[in-house]
Amino acid sequence: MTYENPIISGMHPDPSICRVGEDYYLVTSSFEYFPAIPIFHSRDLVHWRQIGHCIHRKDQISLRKGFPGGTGIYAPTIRYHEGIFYVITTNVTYGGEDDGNLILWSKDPAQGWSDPIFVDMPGIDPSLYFEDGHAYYTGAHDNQIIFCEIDITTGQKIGTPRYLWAGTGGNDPEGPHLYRKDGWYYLMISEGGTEYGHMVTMARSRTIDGTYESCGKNPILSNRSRSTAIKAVGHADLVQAQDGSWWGVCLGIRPITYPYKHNLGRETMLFPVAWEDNAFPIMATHGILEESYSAPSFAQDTDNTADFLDDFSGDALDLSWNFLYQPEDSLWRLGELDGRQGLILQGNGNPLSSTDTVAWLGRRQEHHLCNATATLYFPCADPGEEAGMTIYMNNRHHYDIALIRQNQQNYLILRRQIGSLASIEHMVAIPRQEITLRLTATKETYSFSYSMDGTHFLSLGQGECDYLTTEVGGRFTGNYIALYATGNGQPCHCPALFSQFQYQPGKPSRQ
Ligand code: 6LW
Repeated sequence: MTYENPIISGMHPDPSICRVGEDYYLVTSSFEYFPAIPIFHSRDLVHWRQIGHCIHRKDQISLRKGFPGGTGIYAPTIRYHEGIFYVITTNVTYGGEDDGNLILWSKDPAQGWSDPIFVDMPGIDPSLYFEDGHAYYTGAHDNQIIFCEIDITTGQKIGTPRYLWAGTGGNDPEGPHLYRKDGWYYLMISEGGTEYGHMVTMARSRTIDGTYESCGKNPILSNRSRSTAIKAVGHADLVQAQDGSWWGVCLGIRPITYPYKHNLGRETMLFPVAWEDNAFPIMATHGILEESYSAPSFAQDTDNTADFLDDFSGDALDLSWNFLYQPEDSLWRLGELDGRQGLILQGNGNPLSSTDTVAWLGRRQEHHLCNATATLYFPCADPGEEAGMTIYMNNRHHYDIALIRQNQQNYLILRRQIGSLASIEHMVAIPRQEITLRLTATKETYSFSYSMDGTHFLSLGQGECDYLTTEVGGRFTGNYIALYATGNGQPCHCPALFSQFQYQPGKPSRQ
């Protein structure tokens, strides 16, 4: 059996992995989105199912508003030690509330996580290494890898921090993890930045605090200057499987155009690792990550369909949904409106271009080719009221199909915002309060259509994918498909009810 990369598609960067018996757990970065730090479970390394989030209560931590794609939760590491799961991460707030490195712990990762234990160490990309009752922190600070023993229960330093390694000369030495094998401490890091020059390098030492000597074959993993479909591979973590084999996870991107641009963010990849005794490991295909590999011998032939249908009839949201920042309770609920059941968004005055809290609920675009459909009931009556669906890179880069109220009429609009340019490209009068909206994505275009009966769709217009890419308007995040409501400057009196949300990969419909 073979598998295809990515193993977790859509924006899931900086993966970290651990094994407990025959169960694998994986976490990724989540930036300004809430709940934060999605956690996945797998029995075979190839098929992953989200089981929760490590930051799932609004009072666990505050996420800084105002810097989309650049603040919030960066690069978590997950480790299991003596019956407890530990996740260490950084809340990047640029000096705001709850800034810095913190540990969350859980005895059952699907059931809930602790309040944060702030760690008295600087830097980003923190990692933990446990040995003989001691816990060690490594992180990226001041263009080097910083290291110190810490008290895992309080986050306090034990002893004096020291620098272990500055890498091989690439920019941004970061994403460190320590492993012990055959009497060596192996320090794996990433260099070159998280873009097309990204690479994984390694050094080793006989003692944990150094001296670390660089592997002669560095970088041990990189797709820079290669004609591979997956680019920018880096920020890796390793795990030894129950059969003794070694595997790595890392982030990578899948460009859609030339010159390269990508719209799904950085995704999680899996690769085999050959690790002989006393030698540095050989990663993927002699250090190059391919799209497809033979799966682990214990892989299961599970049909992992990514089709997703949500009628919002449950008590809680599906784990794949995210808010922008911690949501205000007044902005959303699951329930009934005028005899219809669904997700109710109650817009505040913040427009979609705001960096503040918006009535917004989204899930990642996980496939280059996909359809997303939702039915919207929006009996709006006041000027400025708006509700719809958006393909959203961030507040300055998004395309929206929405019902609005203008000149005492309801219109359906297609708005495109590309940086500081915002324009309503198409507008049709719609004498109705209920309509089905559809987004169809290819590698080239995002197309929008609508239907009065849920079956026959009429085209409203389209826009290029290029302008909703990391290279044009993004930073660390990838595109979301979101439902939203706003009063555009004043509270929206009219609630918007969304029902029958459907996401289907790989099947762009003919229109
Ligand atoms: C993360 C850094 C990186 O902290 O990007 O690719 C940053 N690696 O290690 C944000 O994801």
